Amino acid sequence: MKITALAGGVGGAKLAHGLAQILSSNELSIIVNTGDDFEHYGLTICPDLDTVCYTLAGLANPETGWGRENESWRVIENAAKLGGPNWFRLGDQDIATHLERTRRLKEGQLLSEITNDFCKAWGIQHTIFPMSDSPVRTIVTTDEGELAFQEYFVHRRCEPRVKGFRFDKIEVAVPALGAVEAITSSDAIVICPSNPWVSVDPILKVAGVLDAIKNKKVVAVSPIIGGKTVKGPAAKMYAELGIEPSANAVAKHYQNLLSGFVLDTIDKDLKNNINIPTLATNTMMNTIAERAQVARDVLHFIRSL
Ligand code: FO1
Repeated sequence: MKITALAGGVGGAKLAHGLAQILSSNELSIIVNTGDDFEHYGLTICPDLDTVCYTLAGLANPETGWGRENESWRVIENAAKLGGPNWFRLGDQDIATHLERTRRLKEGQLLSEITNDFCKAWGIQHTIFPMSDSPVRTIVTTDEGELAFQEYFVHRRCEPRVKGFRFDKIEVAVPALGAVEAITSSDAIVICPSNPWVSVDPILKVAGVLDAIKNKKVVAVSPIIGGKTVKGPAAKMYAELGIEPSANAVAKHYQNLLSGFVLDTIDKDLKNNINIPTLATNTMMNTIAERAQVARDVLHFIRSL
């Protein structure tokens, strides 16, 4: 069965990793959000893309989920001693990724080709696409005005009250070369457990993506478990947007797209409120084996639809 997975950061990367343990490189492609990319120290940082790549390569930091394992912080600490910003923790090994990516982007190479080459260098067999080769930037509208996503999320720790999001330059963004073809040739689309409003919506808003997935089987996995997000301060964001933080709200958000929905066993009672086929399973994915198990459950569920 051929699958295209749509993924944001840490939660999305875990399920993508699970799927990659089961499906061959011909059977799985992953399209990743680039709305939370930004420029920092003159470097182009692609947090979600790197999180997915490092996770599939087995290089991710197991504590944070983002960045590299066995990381050192000499560059950022020395930059901070000189007065540079250190609110966004760039590790020494991670910086190498940003340096080389930025060098190649400045030469005019596409983010998708650079990512493809990096994946090969890291021994990743599956194709990982950035959602677009042109920059899209998630902007958070807050009570303090507009803030770039990482400024709001990491620097300000989601403190300003959020009113909404916009995705700058999404109207002119074309999908990365091969991404729509991956969707078209897939039997089903898996929306990984990433934030629907900030991490998945930008992917769906890139021209051609929604049209390509419309007639496919689409299954989403809830990133909200027991009313809480597994990671990060997103619960506050949901409350301010007037969204009840529940698997229900996620199912409702995607309702016109979905053929099926997956939520955690803890939320199994919510199944009755969701009017599409729904699977309840353990979706925490604390271990590598659990990631594969959730992927197996999702694939089995898709076959049953
Ligand atoms: N998240 C943080 O909360 N603090 C950081 O200092 C931080 C650094 C960082 C460096 C590289 C990278 O790829 C990701 C990093 N993240 C950090 C995660 C990231 O900002 C967010 O989790 C995602 O953008 C949301 O999906």
